[in-house]
Amino acid sequence: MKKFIESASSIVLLATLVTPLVVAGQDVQPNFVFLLVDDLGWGDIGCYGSEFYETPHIDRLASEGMRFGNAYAACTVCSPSRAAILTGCYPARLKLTDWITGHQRPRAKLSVPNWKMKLDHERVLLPEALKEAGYATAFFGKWHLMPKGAADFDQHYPTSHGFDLNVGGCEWGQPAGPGRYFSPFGMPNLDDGKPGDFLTDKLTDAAVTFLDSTKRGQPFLLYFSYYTLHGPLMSPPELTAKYKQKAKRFENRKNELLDPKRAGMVESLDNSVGRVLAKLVELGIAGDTVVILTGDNGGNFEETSGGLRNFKGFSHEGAVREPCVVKWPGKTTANSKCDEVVIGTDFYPTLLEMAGLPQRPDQHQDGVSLVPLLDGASTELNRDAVYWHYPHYHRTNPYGAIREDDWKLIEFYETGELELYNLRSDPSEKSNLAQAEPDRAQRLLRKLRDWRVSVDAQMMTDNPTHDPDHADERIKDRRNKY
Ligand SMILES: [Ca+2]
Repeated sequence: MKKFIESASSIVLLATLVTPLVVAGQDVQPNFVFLLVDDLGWGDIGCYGSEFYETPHIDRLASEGMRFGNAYAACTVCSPSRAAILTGCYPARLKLTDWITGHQRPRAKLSVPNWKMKLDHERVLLPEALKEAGYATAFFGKWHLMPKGAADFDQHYPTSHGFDLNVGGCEWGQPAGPGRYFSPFGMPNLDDGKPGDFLTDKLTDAAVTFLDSTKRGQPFLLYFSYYTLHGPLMSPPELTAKYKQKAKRFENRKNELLDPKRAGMVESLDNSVGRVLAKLVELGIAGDTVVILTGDNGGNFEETSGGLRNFKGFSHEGAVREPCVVKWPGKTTANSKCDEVVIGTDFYPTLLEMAGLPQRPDQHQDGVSLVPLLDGASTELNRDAVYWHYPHYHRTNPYGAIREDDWKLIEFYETGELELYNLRSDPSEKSNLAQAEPDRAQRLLRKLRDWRVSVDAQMMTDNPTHDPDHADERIKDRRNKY
């Protein structure tokens, strides 16, 4: 990061030379590299405790920046969590509350509300706000925010939502081409490469090419949304072989998932991060570039949750607590850790503030800038709770949740059943205190319900075709949604 510009004359001089970079009286506007990993478990990264998986580049990034201990995804599944990052709004407020296209249980006790399968164009998304301010914006990887089958389907690619460039982004929630993670990818907006090419490497090639093409003097947002670690589990053969061998002699002290293919996927992710970071150094812009790495929801196995309870699609911590690493050169203290509760909606206002741009509270309605945490001005945010609303069936039954300080209350919509946990003393959510602390449970429940009203959350309704004997039957939800 360049030094603060102190004198008026130097502001004028520098503004003349590199106008787009400088907001008067502010630091140089940083570039942003936002690395969003799919289905990233709390236990998947070395610096978050994994002993089986190897992530030296991500660990080094963390050692140079700040590591969050209570960072959350805004939803237990993909699309809503991604929408929350891009809009700064809770999925409940967006009415985009399930993965696209979700599924239905026509005989379940409750009916799912008529939720949205797209982002509203009326909203100014994070990339649009940065683009308005002169940033170059590029998207790589998994998008999963398009209304399958709807008439306006093709108006919802990343390039219709603020990105100048889109490589690989489409309606897919996972690699769906003939070779899946291997060429031929059969993926819209990505060339097929040559036999043996691996998707993570291929997308990294494109991201590095984009970095090479960036112009000095114009800041950029590189939004790399990895398809990995979503299934199907596929890994470069040499990495699979490496972890097959490692698993044979591994003392599995933390009950990790010793799947050689998943471990290979994690290493290829880490190699990708390493290549992007090395390119920033090579181009001489590492000191002007903020790097953020986090995930969209938990891993797909309980053994990837690092001791937290459950995993993707559930209502407990393993589903939504995410690794989150932020390196803001010249601002974050190296190897620092922050345990304040943060959530996906916070990135939008954070990046605006880092860029010296005004906050847009009419847009990122549920986000709080993390800048005071990152630059060391404070250890606390001015916010008293975070919330989840999932009016859908998945591995979990439909639920809502609130976390206030160390306490988390979960309300299950079918039965009204409550679960109350103290996450400081009981991070694995083993001991439900709802009966032991009824006053606290009721107070948090009122607060959760008030919040739902405040964001106009769509609620479930009694299902007239409920059949207890067939309540778990599933069909894919292919309805068009507007
Ligand atoms: Ca996901």
